[in-house]
Amino acid sequence: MHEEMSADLWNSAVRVLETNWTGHHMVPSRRLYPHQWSWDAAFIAIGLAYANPGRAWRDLRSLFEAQWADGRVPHIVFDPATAEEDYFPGPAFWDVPGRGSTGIVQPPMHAVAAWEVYRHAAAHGADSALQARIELEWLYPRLVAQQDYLTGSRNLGGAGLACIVHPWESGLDNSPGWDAALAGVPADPDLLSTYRRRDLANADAAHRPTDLDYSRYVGLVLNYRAEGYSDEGLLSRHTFAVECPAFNAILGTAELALAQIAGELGRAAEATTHRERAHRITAAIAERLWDPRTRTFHCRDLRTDRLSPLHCVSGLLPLMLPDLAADQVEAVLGQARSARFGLPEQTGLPAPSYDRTAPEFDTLRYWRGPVWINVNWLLRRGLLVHGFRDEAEDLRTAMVRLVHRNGHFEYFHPATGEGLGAPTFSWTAALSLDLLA
Ligand code: 9YW
Repeated sequence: MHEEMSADLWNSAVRVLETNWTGHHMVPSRRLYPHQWSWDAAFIAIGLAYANPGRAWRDLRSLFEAQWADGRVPHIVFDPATAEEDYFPGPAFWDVPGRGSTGIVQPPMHAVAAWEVYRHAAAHGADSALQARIELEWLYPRLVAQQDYLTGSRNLGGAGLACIVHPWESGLDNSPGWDAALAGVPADPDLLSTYRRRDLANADAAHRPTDLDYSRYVGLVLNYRAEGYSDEGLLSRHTFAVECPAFNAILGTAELALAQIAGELGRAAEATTHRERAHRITAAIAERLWDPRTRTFHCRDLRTDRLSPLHCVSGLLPLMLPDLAADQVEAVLGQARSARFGLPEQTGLPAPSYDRTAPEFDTLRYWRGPVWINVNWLLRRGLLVHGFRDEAEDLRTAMVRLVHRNGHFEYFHPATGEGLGAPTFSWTAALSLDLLA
């Protein structure tokens, strides 16, 4: 990598993270997303580990201060200084007692993030190492409670995987992986006329989920909200319940990070338990989300007990799990290299969010085609876990080149690489720091 290019990219990434810091937490982007998002905070911490570990801890702390008593970590923590009209759906719509957050979750990337910040802390000096130890001690039981919620209350399928009850919980909002399951969710067009989509004031409608999607998203929240976001008997009274391979691959990876954290904190027996849990999650993913005909991982709709037939980038992410069987590893790698996802050796670009060869592939619409840095970062991690060093390095180079040429955008056009969505997006900047380090 060109030294000048690396320095440019490093400096611009640091500037983005400076701009998006509120003094208390990081926003994903100033205009489009004016609150704190859960899995964003984790990706952001991974980058801040190099530039400003104090802020990484502060950001994770402010997220976990909003953790619910049942262990769930909300997908958005609302900034009380931001007006209700600045984001839809805002705190009044979610109507959570205390109003500080939403009632749904996002993928549990935080244990991985905490471990990353911790293990880089000593490079910033003795005070930083000391602070890291204190923060890790504070976070550990909270991270465990987060996992317990997801594998307990959210084990709606009974096999030990976490079930998502809203597409927003996946972080891959309008992924085609949800299309079949969403078709069973009633869409009430009148519902939307009572609300105003703020996202359309700040972004191009052709990039965003459609109004039909939004009316279903809103209806699902209203249904979950009606019983105070209780998970008790949810499967029988909720119209969306899906096991996602990416969410669950992150869940398993989190157990492995917790094993490392527990080991560091001198809790050897707990470390063993976390490793066993990771093993069980891997086995459940391999059994329930693998389709032997397509030889890849898909989302399971718990309401119909069917796998989605579509190929989404989420299906590649179980590669992050070290215990994945060799034939499944090979098959996933085959998918990643194929015309569907074309690793950089074919296209020069990181993997798109959806199958390039599918009729629904959409170069602009959010999670239905564009390239996202966070999922490619996870895919690279999977390649490294299984020792595919050349592919991992090609993917790293492709990500760095893409962001350097186009800027720290939210997502990128999967054919031209043009930057799309928010132009100064925190996780793109933060993960660029990690990719350069
Ligand atoms: C929305 C903040 C969030 C991400 C999600 C992404 C998007 C919110 O932005 O959702 O209003 O569309 O899909 O993964 O956490 O960056």
